[in-house]
Amino acid sequence: MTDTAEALTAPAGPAPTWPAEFAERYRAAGWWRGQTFGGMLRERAGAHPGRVAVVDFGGPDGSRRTWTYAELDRRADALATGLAARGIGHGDKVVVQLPNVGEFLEVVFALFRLGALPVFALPAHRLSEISYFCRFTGAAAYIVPGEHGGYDYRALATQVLASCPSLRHVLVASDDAGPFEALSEVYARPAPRRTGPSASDLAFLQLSGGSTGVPKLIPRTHDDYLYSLRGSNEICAVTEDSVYLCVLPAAHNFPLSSPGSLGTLHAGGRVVMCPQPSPDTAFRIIQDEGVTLTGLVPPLALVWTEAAPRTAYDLSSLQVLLVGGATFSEEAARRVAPALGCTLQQVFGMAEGLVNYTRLDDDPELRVTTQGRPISPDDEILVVDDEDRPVPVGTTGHLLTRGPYTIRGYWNAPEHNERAFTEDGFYRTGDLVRLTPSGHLVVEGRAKDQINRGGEKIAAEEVENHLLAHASVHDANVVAEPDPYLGERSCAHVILRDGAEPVGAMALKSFLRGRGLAAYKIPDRIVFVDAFPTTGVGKVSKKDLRTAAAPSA
Ligand code: OOB
Repeated sequence: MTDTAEALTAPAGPAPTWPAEFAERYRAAGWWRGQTFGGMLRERAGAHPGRVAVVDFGGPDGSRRTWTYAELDRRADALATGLAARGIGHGDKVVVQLPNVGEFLEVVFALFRLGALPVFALPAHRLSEISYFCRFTGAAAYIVPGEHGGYDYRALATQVLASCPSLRHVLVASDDAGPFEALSEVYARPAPRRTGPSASDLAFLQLSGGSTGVPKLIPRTHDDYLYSLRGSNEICAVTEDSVYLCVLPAAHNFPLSSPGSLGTLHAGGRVVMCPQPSPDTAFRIIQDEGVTLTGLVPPLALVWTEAAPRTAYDLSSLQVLLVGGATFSEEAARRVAPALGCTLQQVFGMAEGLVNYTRLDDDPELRVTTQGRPISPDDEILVVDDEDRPVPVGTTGHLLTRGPYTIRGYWNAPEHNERAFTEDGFYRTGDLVRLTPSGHLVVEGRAKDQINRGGEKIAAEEVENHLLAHASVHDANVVAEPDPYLGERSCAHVILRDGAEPVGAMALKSFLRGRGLAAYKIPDRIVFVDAFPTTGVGKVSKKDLRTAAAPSA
């Protein structure tokens, strides 16, 4: 048995890890340095106690609040102590569903210090997703805002609690915690802790965009994630003078680590939490806070590019705009720098690991026509055909990757891991790419059964399963169709059951909402058909369905 095969079946825990020879190599190269997130914050707080680490607009009536490094460090400790007093400790899972507020970082660092694992949910997730995360991870606690974006998370928590026996605590980041405990009650006088996690331990579980019936969880370690932050900071020139505006949902891998809020804190810079992404709000904050960099998905980058030339706000502090998460057209990419007066940096990353950036000193053409190259010299990139044979440079193929911050397997998913990873540990990204002679990657498409709705990933199978639960639905297939703003939107093709109660598109959509599915996963369009197109061997041809879904005009 090879090292890799051993690693994939290792009984050490539910997460396959790097074989020893790779771990040794990554340590020897200096990528893994034995640092933990808790240690990192302590170090920064020691070096710059009085510098402002975090700014948000989560005070009464959206008022501004700030945290110095010393305050963030102390409050994370105080929260860790209070959580420990409630029995939350090393290895416990805590589903964190917080919007862009300072408490998000306090909670995350408190859990890091305890060695408890945040499970990063998005504010858009609803009962279906959250109860799955809680049940699948056996979560001990669930942390929510009170109300956010007009939605009451306390009501959601009541439903989640009823279906998740492992949940011992629901904590609400609001003065009005309803039937639950307010997070603000948990902070306690910091007590010395005898043990903490080690750098090779898991730090958190991140969510995969996925292409399967249920979302997959991505186990990331302190060592590997901290390396991706240091690498990102170097490539994006993040220093203690940087001011990062966190516009996208804070828990997503892109705004978390590319270089994101955690990268910025690692550099000793300042993180500004943006309450909402509209140019009106964000441009004012860029001006008032002297924001130097931020990251956006393509649809938002388009909106900002259009709004910038007409704005009265001064955007001159903005040096770098990162754009990634979904395909950004070359034409749109060309418009960014002139409109916003900053450098465009494309980023093609994935929560499973690999992140590619165009470099600030790349040839300007490469910056608009490619999605960058990997962070690490130890990121291994293979572009292969359908039989896993390497294709020549310049030819489109499947992207496989392996490296010092790319996982070797999803958490507790041995069967799926057999398909999603090669025998020697390469992750099958499901992306179709082409390598340029300069070593840059161009994303040409996708082989995975997923819809990328402006950066929000939808696993077709997950939505299909929900549709199939309707008594009148005989079969369903969900595919992407082009959308001028989002890039892609979702279209469900549905065959109704013979003789069943007729049901319309509106009713099916509200059925899906009623099942507690996040709004972005509800199909944008539902079409009723008598049969699906099939391939030569009789399988449903999603390729033909996609063409069928394309608007005829
Ligand atoms: C980021 O992470 P995820 O995990 O939500 O999604 C990863 C997938 C990739 O496999 C690819 O299909 C797509 O999103 N993607 C892009 C892209 N960046 C990501 N497709 C085309 N062009 C791009 N520039 O989306 C993510 C994680 C870290 C940094 C940035 C994005």
